[in-house]
Amino acid sequence: MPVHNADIARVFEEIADLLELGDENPFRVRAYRNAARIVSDLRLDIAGELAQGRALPKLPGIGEDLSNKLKEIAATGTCGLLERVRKKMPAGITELLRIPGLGPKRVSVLYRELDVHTPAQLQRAAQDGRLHGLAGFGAKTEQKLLEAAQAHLGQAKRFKLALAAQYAQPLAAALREVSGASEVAIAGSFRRMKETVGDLDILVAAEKSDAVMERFAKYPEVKETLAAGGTRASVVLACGIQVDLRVVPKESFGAALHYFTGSKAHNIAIRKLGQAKGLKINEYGVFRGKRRIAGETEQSVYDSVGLPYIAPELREDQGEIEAARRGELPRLVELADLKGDLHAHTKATDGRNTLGEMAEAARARGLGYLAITEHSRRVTMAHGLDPVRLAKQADEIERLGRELEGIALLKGIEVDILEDGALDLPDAALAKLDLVVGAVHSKFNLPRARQTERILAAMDRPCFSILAHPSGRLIGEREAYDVDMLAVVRKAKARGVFLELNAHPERLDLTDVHCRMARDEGVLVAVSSDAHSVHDFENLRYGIGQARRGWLEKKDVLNTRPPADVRKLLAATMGRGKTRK
Ligand code: DGT
Ligand code: CA
Ligand code: CA
Repeated sequence: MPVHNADIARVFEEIADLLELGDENPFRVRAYRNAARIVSDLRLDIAGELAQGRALPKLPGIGEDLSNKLKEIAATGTCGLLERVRKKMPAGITELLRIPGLGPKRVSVLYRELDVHTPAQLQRAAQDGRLHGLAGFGAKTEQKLLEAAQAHLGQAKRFKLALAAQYAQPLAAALREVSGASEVAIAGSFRRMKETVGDLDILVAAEKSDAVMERFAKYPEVKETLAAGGTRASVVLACGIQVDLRVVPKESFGAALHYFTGSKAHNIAIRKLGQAKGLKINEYGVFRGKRRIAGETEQSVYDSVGLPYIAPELREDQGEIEAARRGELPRLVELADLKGDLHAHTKATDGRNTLGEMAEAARARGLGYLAITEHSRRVTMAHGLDPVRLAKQADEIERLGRELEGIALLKGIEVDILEDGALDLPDAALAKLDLVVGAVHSKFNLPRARQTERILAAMDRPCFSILAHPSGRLIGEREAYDVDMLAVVRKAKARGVFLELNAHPERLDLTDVHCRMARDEGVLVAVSSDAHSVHDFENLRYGIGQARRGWLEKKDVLNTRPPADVRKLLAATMGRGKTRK
């Protein structure tokens, strides 16, 4: 069975968790976490490369010992160390770490003092009032953990889009190889570019379904078959994701693709429009009485109800049908529209590639400018920059920028927004830069009014260009902080500054709803990779997906503009050039 990078990363992550719970040396723990991150970000099929006898590139922070473990996992899916450390801890205890509010310290207290090692046990202990009084647990913590445990237990597992893609694309590719399969599409929420998917829905057009069904059933990653029939099947892959397959004849493909792309609410609305015209619309086609009048393409389905084609990312029944009817659908931004990237890190802080490597990778992607925005000193974990190191890096960026052709380098910073709304570096240091990206990385739990004031105050500083990941959520891990987003958007408008859509697959923040809010209020959105390595420019694809879900057009996105225009707009946010609106 093929071992994906995500599988290898998971093994390293679990080792790190277990070592940490066992109170191991923090450096050792960090080495495994680092390895997990590197592997999961690497867009190179490690197991595949090794299987073909090719050597891996040198990976930062992965020495001989880790590299041997990497090979062991790539070959076997697990490693001896994991099995050993697992034996020392109750099975499944690492799941507790996924519960918001629980870190290794608290989990080991829970385990040692109460023998709590599953979310269900945590829920029970909190209900019984057994948590408060333990070291580090108050009554408030107990209540919060109870809610968190309940949410965790009630939550069906969803997969982040970029992770789902790692499993979906090879599977779709395998089905494309089957002779007689004329079309293969990954439909459902995946095609609508939702930030997470519950399951994968794959659709194949083929006159005879047998060969497709057989290839699907025998796909090496299938762990369990839930249902299998002549033209449909459902399986669970080894990674835990469920896949539903449908095989349809070519003349139904468009209707089926429309149906299985969803959303359900959009389908129902379209079907109603059909009914009003005396048409029946289902996954087999569009019918007037018994006669099929459309269904080979999605376009033909929309034609039949008198609408223009609606992009999958809009199909949520959130006004897209009305907009289509009025001829006011947005012309959605596309990946190719992006001219540059305004948020990236290098080795100077927690990135993994040098300035030169990042610049060349961005240029190779066709980007015309790249802003380097390291963390500021407050983020000690990432070795954030102080004014001296910032100035030194700015010199390097200047120098390299002059040498390189085809890409402009912008000097920036991802400066921390402190609790009172001050920025983590003095204005004089910031003023020498091309842009300032401000970010909240601490104090996520302030009450709404204070959190909002804090962010608005930061946006009022003389040098402030872009508010990074405005809601602060980590998908599936950390809720957004409580903030009045409309006030933030309006402040951005008033100050002439911008909001980021951070394209990191764990963030995708702004959310779709807030993208629309920004657009409605006339605030430009920067779709930024937050790249920490040369591979991370791939994030932009998912950022664009989210921007499209948020109805953004090319003109709504800051970094679709050519370098000179962006420089001018950014200069204004730095108190230079034309005064702001
Ligand atoms: P997910 O998997 O939870 O991320 O979301 P979806 O949208 O992929 O939902 P899923 O997998 O349950 O179904 C795929 C599509 O099939 C869905 O988007 C619309 C269509 N569909 C499913 N059930 C119904 C239904 O009862 N009525 C209609 N009209 N469409 C349905
Ligand atoms: Ca689905
Ligand atoms: Ca499904």
